[in-house]
Amino acid sequence: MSCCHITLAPNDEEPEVPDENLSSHLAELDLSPSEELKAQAVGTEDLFAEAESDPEAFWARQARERLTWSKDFDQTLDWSEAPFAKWFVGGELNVAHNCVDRHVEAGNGDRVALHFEGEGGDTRTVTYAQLKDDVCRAANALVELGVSKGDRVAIYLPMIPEAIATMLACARLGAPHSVIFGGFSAEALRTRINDAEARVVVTADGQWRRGKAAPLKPAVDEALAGGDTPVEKVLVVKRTESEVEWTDGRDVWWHDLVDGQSTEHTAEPMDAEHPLFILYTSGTTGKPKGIFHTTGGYLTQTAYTNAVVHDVHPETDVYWCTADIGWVTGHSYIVYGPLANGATQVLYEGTPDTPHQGRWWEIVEKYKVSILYTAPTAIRTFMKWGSDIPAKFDLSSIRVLGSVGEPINPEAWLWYRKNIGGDKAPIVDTWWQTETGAIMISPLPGVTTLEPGSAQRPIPGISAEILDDEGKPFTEPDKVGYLVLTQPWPSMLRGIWGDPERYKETYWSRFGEKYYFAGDGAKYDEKGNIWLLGRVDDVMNVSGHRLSTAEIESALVSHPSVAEAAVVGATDETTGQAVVAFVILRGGAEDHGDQTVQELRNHVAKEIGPIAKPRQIMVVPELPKTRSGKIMRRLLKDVAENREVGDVTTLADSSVMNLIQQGLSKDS
Ligand code: 6R9
Repeated sequence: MSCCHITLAPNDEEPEVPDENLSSHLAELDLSPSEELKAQAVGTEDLFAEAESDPEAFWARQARERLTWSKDFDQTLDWSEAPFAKWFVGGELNVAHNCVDRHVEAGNGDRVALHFEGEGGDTRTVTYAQLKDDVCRAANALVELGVSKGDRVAIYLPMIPEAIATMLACARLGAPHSVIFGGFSAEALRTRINDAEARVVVTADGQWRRGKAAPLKPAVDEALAGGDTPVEKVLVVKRTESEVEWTDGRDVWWHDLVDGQSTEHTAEPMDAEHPLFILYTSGTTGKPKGIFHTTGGYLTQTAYTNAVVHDVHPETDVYWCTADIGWVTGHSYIVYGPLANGATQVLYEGTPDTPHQGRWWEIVEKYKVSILYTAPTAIRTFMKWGSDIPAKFDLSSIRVLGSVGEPINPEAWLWYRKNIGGDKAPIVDTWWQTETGAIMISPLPGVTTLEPGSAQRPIPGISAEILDDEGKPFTEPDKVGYLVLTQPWPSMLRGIWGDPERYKETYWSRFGEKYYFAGDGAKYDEKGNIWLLGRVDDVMNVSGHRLSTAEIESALVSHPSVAEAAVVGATDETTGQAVVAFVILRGGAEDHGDQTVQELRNHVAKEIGPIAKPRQIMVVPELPKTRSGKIMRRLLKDVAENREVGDVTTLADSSVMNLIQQGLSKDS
């Protein structure tokens, strides 16, 4: 399987059974911060009080202390046109200047920015001075391709230093980028390029995946075929030396254009609210949403959270976030936050099991990684592979661990801490979203007594509540409700690209305009910790990647043999959730059993990307629907998870579920 932040191998082995009884084991653990962390951590208890007494003054201080402004702002927050926020009004800064130039100017040009590790073992060490030169060269090249402030640039690249240089070059020019995950298909690429009206695409011939060259440029060619495209130029990095088709006048090799550019480029200050990037994410309808973020607020909060939550000390730490840059985590916690802080980090191109299942731990040992930020789906896979694999490596450099993307179950949490964190590293379970831009709910390593499985409390500066069905906040433990955010925050999305109405409707209408509706279920425990319980809308979370049921359903019905489709996310031991589809074939279309199912699975992979490929497709005679025609996915989920089917009384035809189940038992 592959996902947006890491690619994992399918594996049928049974997970390791935790050797102790979980809850008694938990009770014995001391999960309060060590004295060492308390003394040295960046994030302190005082921040909570400071932020609470005057949140705007708190954020203004973070903005001024963490970033370099060309022009100071005169108003911290303008919320007069809520829910459209303006932060740091009147301020000007350049994001690329903040992420590279100023570190060089401060005398830290020789500090390593990136320890790049290619899948095949090729390495590159990029210092801040070199990164500044790379970014300037890329910026000059983009200018030569006709890019100017406000133009959009699509980026479809592997995890290589050029990807980071390109993102920062765009930021330098004020040309918002739209990074599209390298695992997405030509079709997904086309819709995203067209929605953002990108003028330039930056891609590579291919990327290394499990020892093989996986093509990238052919998908770009396919996405742009037909002529009706906003794209004028395609800039191509040579990574795998694969044969590629070439469109003269449109396609340009990176080494021909970028390498010879000047390393001088003056970064122009941008308004604090100038758009920095667009990133597409799944919503409840089939059409992906272009979430867009702006300059000052986004950089303030990513830098702040990377410092206080990951506890980054740029002079001494080696930080590694394993996300793909095509995911928001890669944007905020590989590119913008850590580079704004001047951190040294690892950038790894490949998969965790190439050439062997200890690859990550070998990298940790080699670079003495001290902070590791990854996703529960990866941790669960490593659990399956067995603790003897990390045990072969020296992981003693690790002092802080992080988790993001979905709830981390206590078993995985304990395994992570014990086998990767030497039984002592704190785990920060960080809840946030593409929309929030940066971490919102998380423990702080030097402050919080940890609670495995819970993201715990909003960080200083952030306020969250849990509401019941009527929109009333409550605090009683174990009651399930909806997570909302009650105050604007600097790195909040500024909208959905080209669709302000959808922004208001999706996030600010469910419980009125006072509350940002996150789409996640949540509850409190007796200690007041927040537990996130997964999506409440029609969005699935597969390996930490958001997929909409509607998007996959429309991919299925675009196949000539499918009349109707319903998709649900079923619990899956490794990927959190897995895609399970129910389809009705068209009259005349023959059911060739496995062959039909395979064809449909491949069709979804082609339309959306391998990540969306259903784990299972069941051909059914009918779908369960309410009288108003809404598919009752809840019932299908019962089937997909092998449970007794729940209440069917609101079905228009209550015999449908019997029909579906009879059909399925006949097949098996
Ligand atoms: C950063 C990122 C957002 C959705 C979010 C929630 C889930 C993320 C989580 C978590 C529980 C955590 N999620 N982190 N759930 N605990 N620590 O993942 O962004 O791809 O937009 O997904 O992921 O459901 O609403 P994005």
